[in-house]
Amino acid sequence: MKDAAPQPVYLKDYTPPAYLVDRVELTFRLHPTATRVLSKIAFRPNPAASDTRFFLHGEGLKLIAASIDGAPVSPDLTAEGLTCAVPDAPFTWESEVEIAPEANTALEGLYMSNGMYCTQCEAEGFRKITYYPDRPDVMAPFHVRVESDLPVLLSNGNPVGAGEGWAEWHDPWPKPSYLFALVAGELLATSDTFTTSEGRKVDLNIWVRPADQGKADYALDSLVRSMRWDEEVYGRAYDLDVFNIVAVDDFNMGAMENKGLNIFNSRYVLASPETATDRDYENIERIIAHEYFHNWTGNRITCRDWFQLCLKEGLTVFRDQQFAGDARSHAVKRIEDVITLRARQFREDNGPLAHPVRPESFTEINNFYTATVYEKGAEVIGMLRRLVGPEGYDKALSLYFDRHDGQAATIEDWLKVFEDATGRDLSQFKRWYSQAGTPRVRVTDAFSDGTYTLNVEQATPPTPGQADKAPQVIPLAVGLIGPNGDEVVPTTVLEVAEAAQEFTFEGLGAKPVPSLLRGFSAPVILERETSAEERAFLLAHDTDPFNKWEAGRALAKDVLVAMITANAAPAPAYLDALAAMARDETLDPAFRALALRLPSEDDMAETLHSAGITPDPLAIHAARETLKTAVAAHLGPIWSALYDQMTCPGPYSPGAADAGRRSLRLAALGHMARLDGGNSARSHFANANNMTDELGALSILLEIGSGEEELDRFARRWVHDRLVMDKWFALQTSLAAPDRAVATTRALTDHPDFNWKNPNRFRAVIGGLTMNAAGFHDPSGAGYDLVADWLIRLDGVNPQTAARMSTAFETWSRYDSARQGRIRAALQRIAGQDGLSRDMGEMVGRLLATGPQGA
Ligand code: B3K
Ligand code: ZN
Repeated sequence: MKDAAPQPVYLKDYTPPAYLVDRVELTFRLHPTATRVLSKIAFRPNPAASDTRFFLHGEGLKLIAASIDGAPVSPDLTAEGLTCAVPDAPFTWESEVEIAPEANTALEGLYMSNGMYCTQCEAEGFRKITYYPDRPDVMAPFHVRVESDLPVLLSNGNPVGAGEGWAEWHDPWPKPSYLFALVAGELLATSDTFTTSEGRKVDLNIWVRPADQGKADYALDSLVRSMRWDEEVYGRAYDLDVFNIVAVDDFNMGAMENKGLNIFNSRYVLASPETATDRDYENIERIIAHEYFHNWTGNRITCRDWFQLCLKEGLTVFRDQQFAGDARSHAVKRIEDVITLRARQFREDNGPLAHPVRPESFTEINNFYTATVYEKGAEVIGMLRRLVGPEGYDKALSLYFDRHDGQAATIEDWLKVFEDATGRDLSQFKRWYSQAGTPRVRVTDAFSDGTYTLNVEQATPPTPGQADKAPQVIPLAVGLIGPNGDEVVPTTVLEVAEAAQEFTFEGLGAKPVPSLLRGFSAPVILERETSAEERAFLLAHDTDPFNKWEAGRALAKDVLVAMITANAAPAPAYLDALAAMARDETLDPAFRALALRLPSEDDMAETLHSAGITPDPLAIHAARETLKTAVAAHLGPIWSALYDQMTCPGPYSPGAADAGRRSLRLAALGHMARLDGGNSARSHFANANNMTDELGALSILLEIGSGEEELDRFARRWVHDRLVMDKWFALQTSLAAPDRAVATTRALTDHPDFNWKNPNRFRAVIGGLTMNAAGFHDPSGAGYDLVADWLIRLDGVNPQTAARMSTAFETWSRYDSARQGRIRAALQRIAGQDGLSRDMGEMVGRLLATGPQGA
């Protein structure tokens, strides 16, 4: 619980820190219930500050002693920190505080997980460790001494000394407190060395608990490839003698980029073919790269304040997407990224939680680590790169690193390097950072006398606190395809900057078919009336892989909408198009697997809602099931042929080629199992020798309402492996039939292994239900009530993870008034709790501010 009426902070109120820090020395005497933290901090007045008040953040600390230049002082303590009279000249502050890491269930600050000590300080967790100006624009070198009987004692930077029961670390690179880290535990390393382009030999270690030894090879390999890639593509070399990564079981998010000491959720480090799926391997590669890339985009150049979060996150996501595209397939990667963007960010942008990429106010910053800041933040950078071209982008980035290394920067600084490097005026482009909401781009066309005209209009709907929107700069990548299927105009980027604009193409022999928004060149919703024939034409002829996939997806949506709203039968033209695609051996298996996947239930709910139709989650679920069975029957022998063809000879490899084959093979199996009562999936499960196949077959069985026996076998086999058991829990809640999902979830919350204080397990069970659209939105409201009960319970223990899951309710405005009434009741029940956290208080406040209606 935090203060009673937490106040928002505003970007416009930023003021520079009153004091700067030249050096930090910390000593930790670790103890589960009484850790002592001694600090010695060299402060000096900031000449750029107008305020001279000395304030240090501190939360939940027991102050033992404090002194200034060696003379004891008695500071004034508040719930948020302390103030104290200080000299008007450089001075040394010393303090000793006591904290209880074992009692820290919020997993922020210094806490314990399975007997090991670890930290999580971003965004504002350092203030739970000691008194400090806990804001990112205060950067200092840190020297840390750790005292404990545990064998492995780690902190940021380079090791500078160790002995029986102690170790010292020195980080020469000035950093903000949110990048501080400490780990102590019984850990074993998987190690390698890397010599940088500057000739520095770096020791690389991935630390895991002894029982997990042998599962860090892929993470280590991903790290080496990330380090090499950042040198080759961005010219960025690593800058310390050691790079440590530690896997932790209890962690609120994916991972954390602490300088020289990344701390990871163990699910994004540990992998073996038997226990991790292809998707897990891909996530490990991506997140290892992401955290490593932060060393330059986030750590060497950090954020002036938390409103600038997208400066590091949007850019680092963009960089990890580039890396993954280079390591795997750009086309498949782009499609996967857009699926995620639409599922998470578009959904956020169209609901009560919509906010700009750079928010202008927040109450709890942890609530703003969102798809908008991360994924839309990355899209904005992708657009910039498209507008200035790859060379302009490289020039701007070099300037960014030269000019801002060692600084805490802003979005203004970021855009200025692009303006200076390329001469382009970005004042209108900057609206992407300040306007929330997804722009709608409406396109109509005309053809006469060899001239083809595209009329483009843009409008962005109102979002909370932003009624009117101005036009944004939208790079619209377009190609034109002639009636015979040949491309007559290759990809051209049209710059749409006005509310309405016209673009012409001369000298064409016949009216072309436009391929619009190629590569998904801007995060917008394209609105264009078009026929099924034109979609099928693009599906067959488009040279842009993204738009080829998009055409198939649009066809699928049309078919599903007709099935849901008009009880239509699955359109044969669509089924034929799928058959052609499934058989097309010129297409990458991974691409085919994606193209054969139907839009999700949540995506269909959003699609119907945007078309002015109130979605019925049960009807959507039923239509999707009917369509899957129709696809299974229509393509019949194609599936078994694919199943036989897409085997992977040789030992398991998590690389893109084999993963793509396995994914197409499982898509085939999923359809076969619908027609043979599950026999094919049962035997696939029995013969599986890797987790991708084992879990894939089990999911298929659950989806067709079978698999009880296999679930039991799976549990018996994996009961000792918590990460695999997370999958077992999640599968049941997310795939249960709509009428059984709530009961299944409730039963699993009584399971002896439902350790709800572990965020991974909580997300598997309760989060799994929220992802089961038809089950969660059960008309009785039982899904809402169960989730609300658990959010209330978790909020008292771990506000960050609880608040994040409240986003399950952000889609309330799509649904009928009865469901809206039930959602409102659930949210109001949460809002009415005594001692609600600042995190959850802000979230339910925003969710309730614009609705939902009462019943
Ligand atoms: N920077 C961290 C996220 C911190 C979240 C704090 N609630 C991981 C990342 O984005 O790389
Ligand atoms: Zn990040």
